[in-house]
Amino acid sequence: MRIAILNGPNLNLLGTREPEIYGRETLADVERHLGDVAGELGVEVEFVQRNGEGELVECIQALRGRADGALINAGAYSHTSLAIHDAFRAVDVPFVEVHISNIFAREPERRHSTLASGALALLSGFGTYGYELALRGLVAKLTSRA
Ligand code: CA2
Repeated sequence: MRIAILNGPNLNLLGTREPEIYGRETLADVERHLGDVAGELGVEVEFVQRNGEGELVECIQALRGRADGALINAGAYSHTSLAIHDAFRAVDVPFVEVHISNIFAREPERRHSTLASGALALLSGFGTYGYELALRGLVAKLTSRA
């Protein structure tokens, strides 16, 4: 089983600023840990981080036939992007939406997701540990264990 782990704009800056919201781990730390979890689960993972909405759409389109599922933290595009929503519909790849912070406890403009209605599940507020929880949950879903 192959899972794509996609991160959107500014998530390449994780661990460098706003640690009170996003923690102290860098994206490289998160990806290294997810690689270990994937090994434990017996799945393959691939990692993508893009700052542009169109670049993310292209990465999602490229998942068709290659990935069995995806995790995405689309950053600020999570609140606005019909294009990313549509791309997942087009490729028909099941995905879990992940947020490090609890978006529902933040500014009003962050309390809505354009992606959530197409997602298998949404995890928000567990810090970077949410990626691990989401990976475990997605694999369990895809193997009919959840
Ligand atoms: O909580 C999340 O994971 C977010 O998706 C993170 C996005 C934000 O726009 C969403 O509303 C919620 C922002 C990611 C920016 O990450 C930074 C990390 C360190 C320093 C600066 C930005």
